[in-house]
Amino acid sequence: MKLKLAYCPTACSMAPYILLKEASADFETMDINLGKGEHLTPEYLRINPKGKVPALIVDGKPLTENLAIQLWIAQAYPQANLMPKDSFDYFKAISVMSWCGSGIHPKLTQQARPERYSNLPSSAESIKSLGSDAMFELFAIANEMLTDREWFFDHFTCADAYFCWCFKRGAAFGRDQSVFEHCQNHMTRMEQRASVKALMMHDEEVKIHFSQTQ
Ligand SMILES: N[C@@H](CCC(=O)N[C@@H](CS)C(=O)NCC(=O)O)C(=O)O
Repeated sequence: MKLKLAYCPTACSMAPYILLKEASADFETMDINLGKGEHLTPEYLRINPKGKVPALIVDGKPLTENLAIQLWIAQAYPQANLMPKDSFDYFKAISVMSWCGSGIHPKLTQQARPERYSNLPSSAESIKSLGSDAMFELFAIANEMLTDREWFFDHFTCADAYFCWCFKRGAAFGRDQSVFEHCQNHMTRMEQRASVKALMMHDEEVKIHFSQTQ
């Protein structure tokens, strides 16, 4: 099986990257520079007409949407145990993942791309600040979920990888997230995993490559 992950540094393609590493999958990345608009080229739009990363290309066939990609990885590599075994927890994990994608992620985009939310002059700061407040409300919920827990479920799952990206991306907007002690501890545990160490190395390498090809 040939796997290629459409990937951009700091973007949400980090989550499937972590999971592919957790699964010891043999894969390569197709590095897409969002800053240069490479997600909008005709070649990339043939892979994902929505013009987003991630996309996972499986034997030439593209799969899009983070939730679907992560569940595909979990199913393709059962030995990696990337979803809860208990059937109700399985659906609860999908619930957390879906919330990362449709609840938290839009609040991150609101801060990163305020111009997409209003074309009124001087509105950007207010849009970003509302996004940040909403993100904090969501992180407070996650903090509650992670109280006295190592992972969202009884072992590391896709939900941990997806939330880790959300919390990491949130931190990049500069507001002090240390109030979310359990999320912070979760992040520390994530950073100790070989998959996340490999991700951070790859992310840096791609950033350097992008800066050299500007
Ligand atoms: N619904 C998509 C959203 C993916 C998404 O928004 N990806 C961002 C990076 S984090 C992206 O490609 N943005 C490019 C753009 O919107 O121009 C998913 O869950 O995979």
